[in-house]
Amino acid sequence: MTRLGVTPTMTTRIFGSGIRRREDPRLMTGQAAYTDDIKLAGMVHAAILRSPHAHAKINGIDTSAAKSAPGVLAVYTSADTEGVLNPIPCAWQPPDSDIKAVDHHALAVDVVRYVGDAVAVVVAESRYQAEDALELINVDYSAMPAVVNPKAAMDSGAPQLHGDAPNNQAFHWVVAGGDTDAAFAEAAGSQNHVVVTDTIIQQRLIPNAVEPRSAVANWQFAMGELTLWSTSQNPHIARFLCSLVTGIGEHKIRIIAVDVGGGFGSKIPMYADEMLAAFCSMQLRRPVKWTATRSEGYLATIHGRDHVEQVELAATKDGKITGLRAEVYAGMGAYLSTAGPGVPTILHGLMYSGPYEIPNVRGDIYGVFTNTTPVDAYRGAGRPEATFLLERMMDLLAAELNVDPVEIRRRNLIQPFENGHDVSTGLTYDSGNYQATLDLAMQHVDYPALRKEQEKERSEGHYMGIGVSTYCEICGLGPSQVAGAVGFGGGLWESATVRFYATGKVNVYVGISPHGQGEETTFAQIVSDELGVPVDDIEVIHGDTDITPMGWGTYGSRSTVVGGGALALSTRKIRDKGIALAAHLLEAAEEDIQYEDGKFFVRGSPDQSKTIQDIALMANVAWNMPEGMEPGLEATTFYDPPNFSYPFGAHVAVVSVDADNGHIVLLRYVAVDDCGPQINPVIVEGQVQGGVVQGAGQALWEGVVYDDNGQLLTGSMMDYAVPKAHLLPNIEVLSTVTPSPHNPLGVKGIGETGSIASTVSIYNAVIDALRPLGVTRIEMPLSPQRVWQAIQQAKGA
Ligand code: MCN
Repeated sequence: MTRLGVTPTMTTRIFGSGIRRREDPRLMTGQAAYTDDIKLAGMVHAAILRSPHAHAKINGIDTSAAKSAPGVLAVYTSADTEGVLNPIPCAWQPPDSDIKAVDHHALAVDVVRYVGDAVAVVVAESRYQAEDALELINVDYSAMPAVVNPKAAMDSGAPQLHGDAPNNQAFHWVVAGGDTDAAFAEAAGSQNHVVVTDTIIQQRLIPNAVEPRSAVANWQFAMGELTLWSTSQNPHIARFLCSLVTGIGEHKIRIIAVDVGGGFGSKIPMYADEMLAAFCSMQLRRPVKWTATRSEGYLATIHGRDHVEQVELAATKDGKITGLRAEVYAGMGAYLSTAGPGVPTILHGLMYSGPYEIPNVRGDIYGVFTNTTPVDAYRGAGRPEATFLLERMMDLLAAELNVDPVEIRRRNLIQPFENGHDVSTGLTYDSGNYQATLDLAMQHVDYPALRKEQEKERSEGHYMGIGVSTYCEICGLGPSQVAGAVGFGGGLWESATVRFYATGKVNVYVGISPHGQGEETTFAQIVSDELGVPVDDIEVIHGDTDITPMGWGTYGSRSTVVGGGALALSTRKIRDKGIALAAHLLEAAEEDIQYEDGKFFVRGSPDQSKTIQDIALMANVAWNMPEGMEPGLEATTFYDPPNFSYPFGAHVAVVSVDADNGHIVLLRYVAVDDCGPQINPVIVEGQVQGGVVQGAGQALWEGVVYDDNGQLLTGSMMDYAVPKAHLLPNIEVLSTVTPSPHNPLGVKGIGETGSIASTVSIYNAVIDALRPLGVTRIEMPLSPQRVWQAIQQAKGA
């Protein structure tokens, strides 16, 4: 079932071949068009006044000076938007969680709740004029106490953000399987069991896409139509939400996501800013552009992670896990972002069994309002946190029992399975061979030799550490029925149209909306492989709701599984029609027509054949069609997968730590991942590497810092440390191939695995390095200062 190897062998088939990304030439030569490149006749510019307070009452806003500033066309506050714009909805409300979906107005009404909350918007002839006029708006605030830590926010006496959310509790959601209380009671009363505990802080992160958010809104009043160019990962969802907020019919809204320079989840939500651009355009009947600066984005674009977790793991003394219990306080920020509540619940709690047999699991997840930027999906979204939690506890268990960390994992990994495996959280994994990825990783790094090297280094007074994580994750989001059942306010199917022209060239229209992942290449490979058309004859079109069929977006590593599934099925419809038309043209029975590599021929008579291009021509001109067959060669499929996909793998990090100054060097990183058959191994490798680097960022460098008053201290790239290339080793990417039985291509997602597995393997490596010094935990990011302090504390203890 599982094929092992260091990147799969290149094939002569285009599926599986590492052809170069077709989108790169335009991205690298400046030919790409981003939202901020859009220029329309008569276009004006919006700038948004943001609250400097984390929590304050607005006593009054004086806009008179700003209104008369040069070039200013209008200044709007909530007095203008109230009753015109509806609150921005939270579109993922987990069931049975007593969720408090508090109103989130595009412009703050009476109270501001985080530094960056939008208070007023200025529209002027130029961006400079709009920005200058912001300074002339006088807001009379009465500052109020703020709270930024999600656990502290639930303490009695904490400042309250919303009248209708007592104790700042946004929701309480429970995942439970087996009988966890009984498992822990048994462990407590038995000599043959151990319990390990930890408090884990998943620090808050800022997504850093290359392109900041931007919007251009054009209200065509005569038609009652709104066109919104927007840096969106999911233009069709944006259309849906825009309709709810503005009240314009969905059929009168066109969302266009031109080239989008990355998102990592941060361009999923509908934001106040985009809706304000639409509002201003409707008021002024002129096109309006708004583009965030980097530091504005740090305040007003969603953040990720932000958990405080208390975790217990029970196991027998021979290392078999019997139960896992977690209490999680997940910061939601000041309002519930579009998908925010789904992240620490469905995408996190349901993964508490990971790749292991854990019979008894319970997680109590509290979503908490704090006076901070709203939190939503950031690469991995919930699954890096779940993997961290499990893999940290595995290492603590190994240390407690004095068993090798790899061995402890082996004792608990789920055995290989090809078609469905139920875990205690209620999920059914599709297929997996977890041992195989761990074996390959161990073999590749020569684990016994690595441990020997570590011993030698230690004997010479050097602190080298080896960290391992084995993971599996839930992605390829569908099916829609499950989406509905878990409170997701939409579907999770995809659609794709394949359109052949008479000349044999092909346009592919897809609902997904890639923004860096490379589907213009891999989707062309799917079509080329299925239909034998050269890849250069295929163009993949996405990102415009007026042109492309419905799609639910590019996130949750779902585009290839679900969008690719729809596309594969469309190509197969084309092939079937081709067979019927070829049979007619070749005067043979359909059963006698064989199809291979773009050719239809009569079985046993290969010279009697038609190419797919011949068929495309004949179908399009329709001179000689079989009775009842429609003209044209085009197919659309709406595809809803029967299950999620569950990629998996094993990652190994090797670090050295300088105990004198706390400085960490990441010496080596090995990623073994299994995403099923790879359409393009070079793209897959790039995805893994990018994800690993982001995960390394969380372990070693990145972290949002708010002061106690809710001021963002890491408000620019000078203060927020994204990973830099020279700090990273070559990332060695290997893979195994275990097909998923649950989608037409057998593929699994790969876009997030790197960020899911890497943070904790690096963290585990650092703790492993410092074990001789007695260090057992350090808060992330593992800055030299923190590492040094932890060493001093351990020495003093
Ligand atoms: N692929 C493949 N074979 C497979 C699986 C995937 O060749 N078996 C290819 C795909 O066809 C695609 C790429 O790998 O070209 C990633 O595919 P997939 O795993 O389906 O993920 P999505 O396209 O749905 O992308 C979403 C995922 C997420 S959730 C985040 S966050 C993320 C990521 O992708 N954000 C990114 N990768 C990113 N890459 C870039 N450059 N920019 C981002 O913002």
